[in-house]
Amino acid sequence: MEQTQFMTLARHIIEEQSKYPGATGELSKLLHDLSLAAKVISLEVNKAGLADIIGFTGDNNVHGEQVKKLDVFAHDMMVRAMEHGGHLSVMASEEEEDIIRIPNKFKIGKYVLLFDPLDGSSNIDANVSIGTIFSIYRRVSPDGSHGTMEDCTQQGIKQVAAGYVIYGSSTMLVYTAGAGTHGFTLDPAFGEFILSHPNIQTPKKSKIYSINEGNYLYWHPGLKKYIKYLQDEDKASKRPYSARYIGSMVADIHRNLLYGGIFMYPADSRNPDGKLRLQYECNPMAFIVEQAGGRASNGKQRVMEIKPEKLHQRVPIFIGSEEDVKTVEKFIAESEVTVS
Ligand code: AHM
Ligand code: MG
Repeated sequence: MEQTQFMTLARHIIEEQSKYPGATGELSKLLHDLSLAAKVISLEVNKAGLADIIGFTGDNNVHGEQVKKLDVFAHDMMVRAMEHGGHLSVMASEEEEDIIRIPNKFKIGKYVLLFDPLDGSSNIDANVSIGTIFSIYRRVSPDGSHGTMEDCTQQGIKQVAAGYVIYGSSTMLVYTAGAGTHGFTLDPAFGEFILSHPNIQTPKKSKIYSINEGNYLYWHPGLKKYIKYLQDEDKASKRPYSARYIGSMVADIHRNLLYGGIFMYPADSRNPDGKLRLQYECNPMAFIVEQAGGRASNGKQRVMEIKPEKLHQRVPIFIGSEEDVKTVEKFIAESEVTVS
């Protein structure tokens, strides 16, 4: 086994960044600030089960302070941890309708941060894994001024880094800065993220599919055919596939990234744009999965090439093992020819 002990996230980021001529170290500092926010959110998530004992969320706690809902807490923590670093020009969060300006008292930087502070939050009370997703861009608005909506609606291919933190049986941070996808596990004793999954390579073909099959009735005919195909028997192509669906994107994609699999949140007749958000969920996951050798598409087009038209845009997504994503694209294209 490759020796990875004692490679902390902080050291890994600095070593990776030093390979880029002209790197100022700003991105390293920004990622370091993000990892601090992740540690605080992780602590809070781990005590979520105690909320009923120490006071319901929304109530006052024993100190007479208002106990925030966990997703609101995570949002506030991200903003507070990131606004004063001097690296950002603007932020946007799935939890806030408008872009988030950097207060005037702080230095304005050259990066843009988009995040989903706590994805899958409907799973919190059941003690199921949830996660934080982030995406970093270089600003396109002029330096020195406040960032703009244009900064927050860039194509995913412009991302300079992206990652997620999964609060599971242990807390992990997985990130890419365009040179592979790397996973770090939080050591609760040291409070450090330690490199545990260097250069993750996702299998090119899998045996697992992840989709909310309860929506079957509303699917595109091509998707119905594809799922039926996965359920048919064919030893050569390892069918039937197994289904695994947690309903927590970070957890579903994390498992598939490690073992191989295709995760889908398609458009359907009730939700013509799907459910998941392009900038906070789909683009960062697409960058991470592509850097691990996988593929991410909206069924017709590479997710990261879609030009966002608005901040909270939704898109259908098919993401994971390359061959599986290509196969579903084929089914969708073929059935479109038949329908028209
Ligand atoms: P959220 O941002 O409100 O938490 O919703 C996103 C979550 C994803 O984590 C998950 O993949 C999806 O919603 C599950 O949706 P559904 O319950 O429709 O299957
Ligand atoms: Mg979300």
